Amino acid sequence: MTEKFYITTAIAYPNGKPHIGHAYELIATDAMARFQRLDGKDVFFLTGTDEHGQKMQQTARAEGISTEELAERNSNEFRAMGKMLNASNDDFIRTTEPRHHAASQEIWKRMAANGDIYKDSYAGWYSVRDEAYYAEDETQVRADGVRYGPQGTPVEWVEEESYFFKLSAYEDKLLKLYEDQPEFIGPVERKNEVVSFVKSGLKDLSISRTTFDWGIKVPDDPKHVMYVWVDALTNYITATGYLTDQNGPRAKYWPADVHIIGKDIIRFHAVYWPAFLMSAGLPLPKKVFAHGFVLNKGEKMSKSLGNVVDPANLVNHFGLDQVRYFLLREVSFGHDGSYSEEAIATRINADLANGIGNLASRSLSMIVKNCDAKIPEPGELTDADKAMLATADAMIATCREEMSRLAIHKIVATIIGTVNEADRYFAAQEPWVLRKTDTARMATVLYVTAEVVRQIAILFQPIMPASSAKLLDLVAVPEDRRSFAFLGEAGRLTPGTVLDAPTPVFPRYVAPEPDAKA
Ligand code: ME8
Repeated sequence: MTEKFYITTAIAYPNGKPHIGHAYELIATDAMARFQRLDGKDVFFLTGTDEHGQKMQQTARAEGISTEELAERNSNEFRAMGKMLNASNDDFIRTTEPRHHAASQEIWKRMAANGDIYKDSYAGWYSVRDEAYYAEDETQVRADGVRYGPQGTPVEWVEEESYFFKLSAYEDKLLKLYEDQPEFIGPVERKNEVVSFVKSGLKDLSISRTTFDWGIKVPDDPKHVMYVWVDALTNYITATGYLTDQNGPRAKYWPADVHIIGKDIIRFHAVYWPAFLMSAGLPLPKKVFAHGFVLNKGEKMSKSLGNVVDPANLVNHFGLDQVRYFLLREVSFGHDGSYSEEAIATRINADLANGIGNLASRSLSMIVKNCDAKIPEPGELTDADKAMLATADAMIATCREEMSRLAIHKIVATIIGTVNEADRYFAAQEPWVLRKTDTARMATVLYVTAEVVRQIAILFQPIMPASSAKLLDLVAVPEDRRSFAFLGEAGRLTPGTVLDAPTPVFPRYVAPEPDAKA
């Protein structure tokens, strides 16, 4: 039976248009989903929008439109961003959908049936921007007289009747989980943060609100709507149908293999979510992994700094696969990273145009000109040829290993390492000299180089899907021989295969003239 693999992004608040941080998360998760699909797994990849909560209602009011309208408009923007980024998600969930209301009420009922929900009243600090409750000692009053929470967002005093979840009862169970499953939280910095938060003592969590109504109604008490994070986290299970139809076609995907999220929401995913699931008697996800923040030239994006970049502008300017490549190569997955136009341009030219693009076009155009436009028959392999092929053949094992740790930047580095080695091999073998002195030897060098290009292109598919497909077209690899099963000896190029003259896949980036830009 094919191994299943279920991967999710966080679901974004559609209170505004998507920004580069959202694009980054979707691109990285898409690359992981594509990797596992190409590696033969039965993948379910989910993304979507988190449409309830006070922030949505307040934003809609400020814009003078209904909350439904705001949610619909911006949810469509997120969906469109997914298309623009070539995201391969299998579903797009909106938390306002009936299927999600049903699943959220079901999980609530199960937690209640387990005796973990009680009614009381809440009095404490709340950040609408984070949709989070904070203890007083997590907040501070700054010089401007405003009280802020730990993420630097303003908090307000909330006092109302509320249902509570007995989170305090899960302290030991959670600590045991982190110990028994050391890989449950990644990277290790986030794990340490979560463990010390839980060790410092957990208070019961307010899980319903009565002072506004934009949310999912609490079963049997419609005056209350669920705290937005209770419903938001449940999206991951809604989409599988596991809670409502155990025999449905997607129920088999639960539990998730990994939730990919940003570092600011690790507490919700690594503390609240497993506690809710334990309470409801449901299996836990295998892993929660928090990526870092993408900064604009080292600065946090904010509307007040005016440096919020629309991902569509970046893609229109540099090209989609170029942006995908840059973000996955430049940012160490799990840590913060920075981008600037200069850094993107440098990577495009060094790694793509001068790197794989140049290697493919030089070697393949030599084949077209000197070998009758057919993949040549290799002669006996020298040690240099064997070493080159061994490097290419070894990539998949390294990439799988890195993927098991979600070190996607290291996968990209491994592939680029092979590109660089192939460049050195090609330069050292001088096939353009062999063309006059030893055409049989030239044929072998060109065969080896084209074979390395084939493997590089196969492995680059999760990172740059469209450009890799073009590279694979150039070496005439049939569509059904592009999965990882064909890496190494299993898929070696067949001599005699006819090639078309190569067209450039990665043009050099040339910055527009300053006045053309204005
Ligand atoms: O947190 N760089 O939604 P959201 C990288 N609805 N990632 C970033 C980022 C940046 N500059 N800014 C935000 C929410 N993100 C909740 C999630 S999940 C059940 C509910 C990431 O729209 C952020 O860390 O504020 C999160 O993973 C995702 O974008 C959505 O953020």
